[in-house]
Order: sequence, then C-alpha cells, then structure tokens
Amino acid sequence: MIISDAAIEDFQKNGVVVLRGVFRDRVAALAQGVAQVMAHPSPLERSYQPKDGSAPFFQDYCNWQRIAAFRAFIFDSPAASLAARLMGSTTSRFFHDHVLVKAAGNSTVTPWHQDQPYYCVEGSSVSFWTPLDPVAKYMSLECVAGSHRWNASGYRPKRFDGTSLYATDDFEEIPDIDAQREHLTIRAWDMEPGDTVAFDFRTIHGAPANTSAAVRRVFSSRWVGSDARFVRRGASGSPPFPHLTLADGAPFDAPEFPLVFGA
Ligand SMILES: O=C(O)CCC(=O)C(=O)O
Repeated sequence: MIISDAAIEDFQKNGVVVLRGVFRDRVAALAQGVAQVMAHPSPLERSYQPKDGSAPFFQDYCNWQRIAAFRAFIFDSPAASLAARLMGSTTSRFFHDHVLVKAAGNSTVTPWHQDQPYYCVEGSSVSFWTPLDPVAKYMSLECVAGSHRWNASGYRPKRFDGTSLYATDDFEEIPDIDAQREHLTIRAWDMEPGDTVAFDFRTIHGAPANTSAAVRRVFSSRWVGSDARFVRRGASGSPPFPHLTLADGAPFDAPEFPLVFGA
C-alpha cells in the first residue's frame, strides 16, 4: 500500500488527511456486514430517532468478532499497515469498529467533538471514516485541521443528542467551532465509496445532517499505536468496556484489541 511521506506529514501536522480509494475493494463486503449489523444489532446499538420525525441515525459498535466482513477488513486489508505508517508507530492495534448510518433525510447534525475523551485508551491513534456510499462534501465529515494539538486534556464529551457522557467531569467545554469557521481550516471532501478520512482521536470533527435522498452508510475503524495506554472509564466510556481489568495507565493489551500489524 502506497502512502506518500507528504500524506503522513500532513496527518501528523494537521490531524486529518483524505486517502483516495484505499478501501474500494472492501466496500461490497463491508456493506453486507453493515446490513447484517442493522438486521441484528448488538447490545451496544445506540441509534438516534430525531424528534422531528425524520429518518433515524443508526449506530452500533464493536461488532468485528461476529461479522466476518469486518474481521476481514481488520486482518486482511491494508488498514493496519496504513494506520502504523500514519501514526509513526512500529505496530498498530485494532481498537473498535463503529457503524454510522444516516438514513435519507435524517436531520441529526453530528455535533463538533473529539473522540479521545470518550475512549478508554490514549496514545497515538487514527480513525478511518470510510463511506460505503458517495457522500457529497456539503454533507461529509468535517475536521478542524490542527485541532488535535489544541488541548492536551481534551474537551467535554457529549452524546450526539447533546447530553453529557459522564455524570461529572473536569473537561473544558469545546470551543464554538461554527462561530469561528472563517478563521479555521475545516477540511471536508466529496467522498466516493472506499475513500477514507484518516483522523487523530483528538481532532475535532462533526458532520451535517443527511439532507439527500440517499442513505449515508459509514464504516469507521479505530486504531492505536505502540504507545497506547489504558484509561479507566468504567461503564461510562463510549464504547464502554466495563469488564476490562487493566490498571489505569497500563499498556493497552487485551484480546478484544488485537495487535494486527507488527505482531
Ligand atoms: O459520521 C458521523 O456523522 C460522525 C462520525 C464520527 O464522529 C466518528 O467517526 O468519530
């Protein structure tokens, strides 16, 4: 898998880069996997049904152990080696998968947020946001370039309906990105199925509603590097991994997070 040094440098400097066509040959299988998940959601499914009666935003996590297409993506696609190169890591470990399907007309605006404070892991990281349908720029993922370096402690995580994720927390409120749009570099692209937006867990991102007449199916896969450390969040993180017995700050090593590259 060819990825240019310029793309790696761009990712490290700006916390986000688009990679064209890298997962194109995986789209059909992933789409089947998404259909399986939607037909039989996991206990972690968290979908949003907008109050305005528009179509739902389906979300589910951590399905790779039961969905063959997701396992094939994790273990047989270039994702793991790409992740290692982008992170500047000798290894890459799979963290989790996330299915995000905005049905045609779904009015949910994914609010600006960083993923890092939701997760039970810290260290070098990358998410691959991979659409399985064409997504026009006006309704595609938006990422604030450079925001992965804004605040080392992270901004307050909220559910996509605006409620706080943790009962109490010390996080700072996220800045009003929309109010500063003109002064920021916000990256978004017209996406084809199998293109991917690679972004750091700390990069601030959001996504518009699906105002189109077509479904927007996305498969996100999340990866961490050799410096990854466990952060104890109990049942409150998202996704929750309440059964993990790792000590706070311990190397991030457990069977549900397979070391895929550099093993
Ligand atoms: O697809 C979306 O609407 C949001 C995606 C997102 O927040 C993520 O992949 O972390």
